[in-house]
Amino acid sequence: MFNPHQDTDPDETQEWIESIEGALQEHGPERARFLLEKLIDFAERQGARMPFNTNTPFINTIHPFEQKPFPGNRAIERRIKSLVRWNAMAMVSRANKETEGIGGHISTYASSATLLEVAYNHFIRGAAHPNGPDMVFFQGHASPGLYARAYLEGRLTETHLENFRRELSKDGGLSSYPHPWLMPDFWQFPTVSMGLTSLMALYQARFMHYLEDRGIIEKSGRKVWAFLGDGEMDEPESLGSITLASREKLDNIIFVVNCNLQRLDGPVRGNGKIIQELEGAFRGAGWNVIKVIWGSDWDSLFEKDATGALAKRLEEVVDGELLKYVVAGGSYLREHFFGKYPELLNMVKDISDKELLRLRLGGHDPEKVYAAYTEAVEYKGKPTVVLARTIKGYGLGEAGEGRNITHQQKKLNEKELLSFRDRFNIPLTDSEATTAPFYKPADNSEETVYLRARRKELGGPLPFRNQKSEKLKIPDRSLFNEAFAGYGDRELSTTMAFVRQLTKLTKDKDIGKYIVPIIPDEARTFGMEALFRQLGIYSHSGQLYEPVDSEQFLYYKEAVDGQILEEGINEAGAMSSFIAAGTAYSNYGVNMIPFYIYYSMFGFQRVWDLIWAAGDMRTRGFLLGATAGRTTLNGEGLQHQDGHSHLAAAATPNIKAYDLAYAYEIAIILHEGMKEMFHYQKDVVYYITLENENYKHPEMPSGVEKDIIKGMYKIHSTKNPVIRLLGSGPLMGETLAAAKLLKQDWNIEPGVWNVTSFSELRREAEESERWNLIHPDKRQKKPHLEKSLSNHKVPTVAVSDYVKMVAEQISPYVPGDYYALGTDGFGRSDTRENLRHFFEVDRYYIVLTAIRALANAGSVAPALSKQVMKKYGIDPNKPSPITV
Ligand SMILES: Cc1ncc(C[n+]2csc(CCOP(=O)(O)OP(=O)(O)O)c2C)c(N)n1
Ligand SMILES: [Mg+2]
Repeated sequence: MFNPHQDTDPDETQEWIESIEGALQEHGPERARFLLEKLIDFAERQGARMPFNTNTPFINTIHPFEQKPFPGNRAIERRIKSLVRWNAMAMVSRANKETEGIGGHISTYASSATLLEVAYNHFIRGAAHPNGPDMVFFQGHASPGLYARAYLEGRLTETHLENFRRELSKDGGLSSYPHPWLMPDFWQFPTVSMGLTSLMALYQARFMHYLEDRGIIEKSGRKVWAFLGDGEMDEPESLGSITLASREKLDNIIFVVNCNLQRLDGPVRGNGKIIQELEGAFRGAGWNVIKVIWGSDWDSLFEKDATGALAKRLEEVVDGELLKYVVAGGSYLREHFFGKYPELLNMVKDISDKELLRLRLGGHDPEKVYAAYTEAVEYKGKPTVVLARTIKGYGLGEAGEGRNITHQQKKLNEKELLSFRDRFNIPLTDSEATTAPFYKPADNSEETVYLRARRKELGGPLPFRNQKSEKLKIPDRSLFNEAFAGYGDRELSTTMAFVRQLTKLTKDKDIGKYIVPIIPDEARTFGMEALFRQLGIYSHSGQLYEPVDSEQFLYYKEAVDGQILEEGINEAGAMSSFIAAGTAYSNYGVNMIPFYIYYSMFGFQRVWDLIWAAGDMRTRGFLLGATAGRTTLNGEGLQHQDGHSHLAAAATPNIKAYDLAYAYEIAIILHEGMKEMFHYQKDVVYYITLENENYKHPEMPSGVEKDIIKGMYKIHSTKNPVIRLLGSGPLMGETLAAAKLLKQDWNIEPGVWNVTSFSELRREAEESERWNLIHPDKRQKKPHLEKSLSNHKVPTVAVSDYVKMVAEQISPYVPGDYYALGTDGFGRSDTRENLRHFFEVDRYYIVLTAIRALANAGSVAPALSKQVMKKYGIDPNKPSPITV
């Protein structure tokens, strides 16, 4: 059988190798590559099937002869790095000695120190850089190293470091990980929910192109750096959008993957090679991949590798073995790695065991890292990933270097502290070192002067988050007069009503161009396709084809300066675009107004983690959950019908969530949101659910604007109410119908309210309650909820198209008995009428609940319920929607 690896004619093989060698020597690698590609191309055309291979050998991508020389002062930079290492370790170790279990990480920064220091000293631009700052996503649990450096730079004090992970201490502390919410002038991007970094960074880079292509910012050569862990790359989101970067030619993104081959529990790929696997994935996705595996110490070994035995051996070993070499010592390495082939043993015969173990790896060698970053920042037309081999817990020795426990190593004992001190030459005596003091060289020391000068030249300190931006001039409410007037007999959905108002906003002369409509392949579902033509769909390469609907007025128009971000079926990507647009105020000083409209069920349920990160990042914008409502979206069934996103929204601290019934409510909330976020610059997100049921939209009653914003307003009042009905969103119609039935069939006239936001009502009530609790001697506050309902202790029945807990949120604050109807259970496909009956939220169930409430209150006879059921055909044997 044909064996592709068997050499049937070694002499002929040698001739070919010599030819290529000649080409390499005479004309260089470019020519050699050209010739090889030509040969492969020729062979393929003649029918020779070439194996597909996205991998290169397990060696550095950049050869020593093409390496850009290192311009820094190696000795000083090493001393600075050692001090950062020491302080980072001391910070975590001391915190854990003082407060057992407070946590923190030593070993991750220990592995990434060189990767970060080279970037700090030579590459990453700060806020004051004349061409604008870079954006940096740091590996979240490397935060101790970043704090330690900020301490050396004089940005943080010893007290800050002492209070690492003690944010509530009165002198101020440091957050565990990068959280802009907690340290808004320091951290830019939250990175600890693994997988989100890659996505968010890619979409930040893409959004930079968007702003440039639309002429909103100048082209400036800014970069987005994302430092990632190799274990983290297993998150599907990490690799999920990498083709976006090559497709969009994002040469403004640089990924640096810290390949220490370990994650929390053990090896990332014990039985394989994570670096090779990632290389394959990224090259296959069209990235420029730079492997930095071996340090300069290995260069001479590769030079001596005339037979290719070293390269062969490197291909053979799996990561599990490579890790064993780190831990088991030099003689083990000699025996098990080099010992496999005599020529390899011979190669290292003059190197001692100790030196063998110290053969530095690529990610710990500033010269190799510098060369890689230089190529990365200069590379044009493609994104770059640097895959850097490091050792987890580097320098910790027996305290955890390369050990499987290293991720969880939180403190060092006295002996370990002393050996760490020796390893990195920290100028501390034994008795000093054993207390792990923070060490900061004098202001005029060589180290301090150097590191400050480097950062000054690059534009200032890192990390840094800008909090300043220009506020926008929000148009007057009259822009929405159409919605305030109502639509008469015309029936339309809230989605349509929203799209009409969005269209008006995009035409506004002051803010129109800052609006960023974001949509994951659902524009036609929501009736937004007219915007394609009006605003254009953003495409970095324009439109290279004639669209199939080019004859039509509303054709599918892609354009370099298109305004819409049409993200395809990619809610996570669309959400990342929302984050990029909604943080433009900080990253570019420009308030962009994102409107991310999506299929409600695929919002919170699918990307809540990103929404949470958006909250942490102080993102501003509108999330619009369209086709929402468990019974309002009817035909689509169980996996489509959202009846619970309002619970998630209520639990996200800076989200203001609204479930709206009428066009004028949408107008009021949009206007309020724009003012709050883009004029007053508050870091909140507005979440609005929209539906696809067509019905009439009345004129706005007078004087309800403020109440709509606060969460409820009165629709119908009676003199002596015996019961109240609260309707919400799409079930307002059923609520009004129930009120009619109560009057007409049972002679009971309820007061009726429209709840626009249960969560806003609850928040305000909770805040008032809290204030009253701690101010017992002051005049007690009354929340809006109580004010609008008055104090009558009559029963209240509330209904929404969401699970009962959404309406139940306000139960503790409603005077009198409270009954909530909702749509708990799995959805299914049927007519709206049948679904509402099935979920027991239709007009008849509202009436039945109201009668029951009155019976419980002693106002009507309990037997009346039976009559109600009979009259409306409510079957007592109907199964419960929660259990079927
Ligand atoms: C989504 C998610 N799952 C789990 C964790 C917990 N966690 C934090 S660090 C870590 C290991 C990280 O390994 P790696 O990415 O290789 O980084 P390293 O520390 O090795 O540089 C884990 C599992 C997390 N932060 N996020
Ligand atoms: Mg790792």
